[in-house]
Amino acid sequence: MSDSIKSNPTRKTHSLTPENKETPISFVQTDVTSAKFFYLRNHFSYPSFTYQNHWLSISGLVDIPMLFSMQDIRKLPSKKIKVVLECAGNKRSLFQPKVFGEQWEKGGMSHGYWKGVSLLTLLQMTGIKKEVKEVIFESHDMGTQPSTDQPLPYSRSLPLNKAIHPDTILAYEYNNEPIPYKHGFPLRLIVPNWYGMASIKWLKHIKLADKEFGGHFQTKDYVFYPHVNNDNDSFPVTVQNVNSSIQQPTDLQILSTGKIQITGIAWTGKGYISKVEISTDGGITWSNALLKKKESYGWVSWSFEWVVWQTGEYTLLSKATDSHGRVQPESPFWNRKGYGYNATDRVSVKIE
Ligand SMILES: Nc1nc2c(c(=O)[nH]1)N[C@H]1C(S)=C(S)[C@@H](COP(=O)(O)O)O[C@H]1N2
Ligand SMILES: [Mo]
Repeated sequence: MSDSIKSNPTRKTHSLTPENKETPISFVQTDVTSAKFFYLRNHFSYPSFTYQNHWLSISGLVDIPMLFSMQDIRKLPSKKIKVVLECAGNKRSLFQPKVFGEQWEKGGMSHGYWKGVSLLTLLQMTGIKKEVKEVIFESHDMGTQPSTDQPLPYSRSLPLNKAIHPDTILAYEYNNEPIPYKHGFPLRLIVPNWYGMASIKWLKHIKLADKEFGGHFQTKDYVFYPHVNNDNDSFPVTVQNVNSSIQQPTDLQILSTGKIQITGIAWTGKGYISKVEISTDGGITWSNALLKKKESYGWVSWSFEWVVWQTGEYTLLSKATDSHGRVQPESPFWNRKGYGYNATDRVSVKIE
């Protein structure tokens, strides 16, 4: 195909205001997701604020409340980490029975390099009082939710131990460029291993507290509700489940006999991916896929060469295991808000 008529993938739109679009996950060929394909997950319309004088404040149970300019932050020691950001609602559309909410397919996730300063570095400057249990983050975007009548900013907390992990960073670059506006310019929190809701964009204010934060996005949303009609047995959404996705072939694709490359990605919120197994017979037999390289906070690409001479319909499955021995289940853990889908990935193909 001539380059001048090359076609490019696009993000799939779920809503425009707020803007929610997913990464064309089957067609991103690079390991790192370019900003133009990065999924967009917003609860509200985009905030408007002047970033020329953007300040980050840190207050609450600290020794010295402080204000940081972007210049202050950029002068501090930085680190760059490769992270898979995955929305807790990724693959929600696959739940049976169906659940309400953005019907994410497999592209509610992206992968790339975030650069910034450890939150710990700033907290060492302000001091952390010994009663502190949680660190609360507040952003510039705001709006109302069913349970709130006043507009409230998007706000969440982290337990102190996660907040002071050296890889919990305040990022100002994505893939060596300033963070794009829609992804949280000029400053966003990046919380590796946790679902995306924790990685707060357009960060404005940080507060240290001795109590559990009760905000909407902490105690109502981003909670697993296992039952249809009551809130019993609920627990918060935090660490990513072990997971994998088949990128190629795509579901219901028609293929010819011969050698077929099955390719995909696998990721986990605990340790690293130790194994990805593929089944081409609907889960009766499994073989190991070839992993590209070991990744901790990133996704690992994998491939499997399938040789098939018999025409017919086949169900292809992928199943990842992580270094903590967590394995993708055959069926997902159904919950009312549709979070954390991680059943073995499944694609049907027809060989002609
Ligand atoms: N301020 C703010 N931060 C936010 C959100 C938001 O709506 N507002 N959405 C969260 C959710 S649910 C996800 S999955 C990620 C999405 O980040 P992205 O839009 O850069 O892909 O941002 C998180 N941080
Ligand atoms: Mo999300």
